[in-house]
Amino acid sequence: MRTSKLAAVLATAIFAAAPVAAVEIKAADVHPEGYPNVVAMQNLGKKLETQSKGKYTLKMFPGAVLGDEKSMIEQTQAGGIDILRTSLGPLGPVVPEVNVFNMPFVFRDEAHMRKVIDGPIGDEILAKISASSAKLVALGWMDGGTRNLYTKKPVRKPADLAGQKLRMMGNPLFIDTMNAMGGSGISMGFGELFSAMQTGVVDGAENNVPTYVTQNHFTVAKYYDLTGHLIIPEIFVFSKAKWEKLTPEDQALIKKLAKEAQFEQRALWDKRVTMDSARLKAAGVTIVADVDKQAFYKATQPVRDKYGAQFADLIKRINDVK
Ligand code: BDP
Repeated sequence: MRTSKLAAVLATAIFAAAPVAAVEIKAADVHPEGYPNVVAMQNLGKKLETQSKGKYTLKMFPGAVLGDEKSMIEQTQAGGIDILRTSLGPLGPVVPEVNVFNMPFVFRDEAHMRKVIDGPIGDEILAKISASSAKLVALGWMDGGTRNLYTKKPVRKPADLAGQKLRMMGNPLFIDTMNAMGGSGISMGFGELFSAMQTGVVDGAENNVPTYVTQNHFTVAKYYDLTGHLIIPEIFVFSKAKWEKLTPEDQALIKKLAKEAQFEQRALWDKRVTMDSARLKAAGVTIVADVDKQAFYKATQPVRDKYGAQFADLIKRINDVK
């Protein structure tokens, strides 16, 4: 065999044996390792790797290592992050259509919220995000439970919030909500909140049980006041620039796995809420259950009027979901 022919044969053999490098999907979340959303996304990645026969791997960047949520949304729009799990809260300023779910007391309870996101209205909002100029493809929902206030003294009615500064997510709608509830809303990144509460820059905040516990916020603000003012579903989105480079088959596979992730996260979420509620009890946190929710509902009517006017038909349809 002539040398050049031998070289060619060898090259072919080596080429055939060498595995094609997998495409790495970069995923991100503000929550740490072990949090339901993070676990569900990692499992989506594992399934994607198997079902694409190794074409894709998913690398998770948890715990806000890539920045706060606002910045991660921007990175996803720019294609620096491929898949992001985010609250709808900070997505509101980018895609105003999602604000319908960000309004105070828009859902009667969590069961109502789940029914809405699982049905045609949920699909419509996902489609609106994908069709908007935000350069994102909305893949599915995740559960964000119910957000309640946490404070250094008990809060039962709007007057109890007088003079108190409460951290809210970055969206003017939430500042209006807190101001209407009787306090003073301060917009601030999630990462700064613990020390802001410690030093008294803010007096408290609001979030669901798993976040309140995971971030150790309960060690500083020891009253968890069941206002239930926001039930905000969470979402996971893909960078449109990256999405458009995928084959239709791979897009369909990711969409299928996204649906599975939505329901897997929900089961993990329910377990986590039970576990973290027990932790709160054990830690001596006071759960303020005798909150005058009706008073907070009434106080926030102007917010629903201001932001809801453009969604009147949709809100009617949301109310009609039984
Ligand atoms: C948590 C959400 C997370 C938000 C955070 C916040 O899961 O996406 O970043 O609240 O309050 O419940 O900023």
